[in-house]
Amino acid sequence: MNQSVPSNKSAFEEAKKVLPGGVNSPVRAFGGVDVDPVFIASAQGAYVNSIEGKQYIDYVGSWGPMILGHAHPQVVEAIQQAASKGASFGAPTLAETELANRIIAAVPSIEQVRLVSSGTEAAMTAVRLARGFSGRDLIIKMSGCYHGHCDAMLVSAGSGLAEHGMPSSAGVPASIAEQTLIVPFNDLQAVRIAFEKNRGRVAGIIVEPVAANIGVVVPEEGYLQGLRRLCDENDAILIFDEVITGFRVAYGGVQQRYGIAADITCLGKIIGGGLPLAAVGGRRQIMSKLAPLGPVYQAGTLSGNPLATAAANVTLDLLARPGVYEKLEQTSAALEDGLRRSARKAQAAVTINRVGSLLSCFFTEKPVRNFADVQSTNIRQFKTFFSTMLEQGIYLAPSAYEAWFVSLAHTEKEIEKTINVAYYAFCKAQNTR
Ligand code: HOZ
Repeated sequence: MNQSVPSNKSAFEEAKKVLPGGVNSPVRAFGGVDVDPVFIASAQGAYVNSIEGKQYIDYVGSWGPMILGHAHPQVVEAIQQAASKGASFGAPTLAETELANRIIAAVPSIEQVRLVSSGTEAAMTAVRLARGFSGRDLIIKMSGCYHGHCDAMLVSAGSGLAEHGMPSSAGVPASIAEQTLIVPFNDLQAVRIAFEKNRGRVAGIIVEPVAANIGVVVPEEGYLQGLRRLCDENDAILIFDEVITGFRVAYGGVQQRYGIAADITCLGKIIGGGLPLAAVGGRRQIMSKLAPLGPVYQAGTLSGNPLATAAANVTLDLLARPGVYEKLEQTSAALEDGLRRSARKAQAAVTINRVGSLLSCFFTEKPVRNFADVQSTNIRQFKTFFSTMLEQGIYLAPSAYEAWFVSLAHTEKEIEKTINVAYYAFCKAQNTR
């Protein structure tokens, strides 16, 4: 190893001196798996390379955006060209309108779009819009769903909060948390009761229509339709947080795959092509409440940034080619089948949930249909599985509460290696008590 390059361990020690917890986002700290985080030097296609010179097959994909694989040549070129013309103007550009048109063409329930810089901003704006439009304050949220880190959404949230066992965050005033009503995912009766108890006071429901921040949890037959119906009956807004699922489970996201329309949609991750870009979109009547047309304020210096819109436009173009989602489905189904075979051979009790190229492998023999089910899975076995996979060159999300992301750069070769290593990792996990 090159002596001037630090190890992951020493890099983490240095980082901890100047960054809280050594990271800029808690999920990167590997807190739930008792391993030092891997510091990434570069990435290409389906692989990430550590500063120690080790190569890994990557199933994190920057937590979702890298559906084309890393450093796709056309995306790299688009970013380089945009950079040569200036990094940021804080003024309108043609590329923003182009991107809005692409998003509108992909998701029929979206008539207008506001571009922002992160999924958190998209969800925060969606909630404010629902409140501003309806003149009501309460929002129904599903436990374990994660909608970024704005105050109202840090109640019973998934992702890093689940991993660190934090039911909610300090610093959120009780008066704000009280405005968020929590119900279990996949439980329509609980939503019905929440509406009944708070008649005329609920602005809307926010949901990840395929939950993907507690691992992947699939909506049961009729669940999303039931949420749509309950919103209509109660004059409430249905917000789909498709930051993870948008352009992932289908080009038009869950709304295309399950044939259902939201009132407001949050998008992020994939639409930025790896750069900081997200969006909130919806019916014109709702979107026209946003400033400068309406009274709901939202703004951002870097919103619609030219580098990000360049990456976004080319990414969505590449995803719109015929056969793309069929290929993703094929690769992901092969991975699911192979993992099932490996688990069976190792006599490991696992439940695999998958929607398109989003997948989770839970250490339990029971079905996993909500946050409580995820919390009752065997986390110790997950830890052993995770660290064995990592040692053998497979980079998974370092938490039992996160999804696997398959990309278009994963080929038979990577899937086969993953399945073989998984057999060995399942065997080791089996021996963990
Ligand atoms: N939604 C991502 C994890 N579930 C966010 C990644 C992060 O928090 O850094």
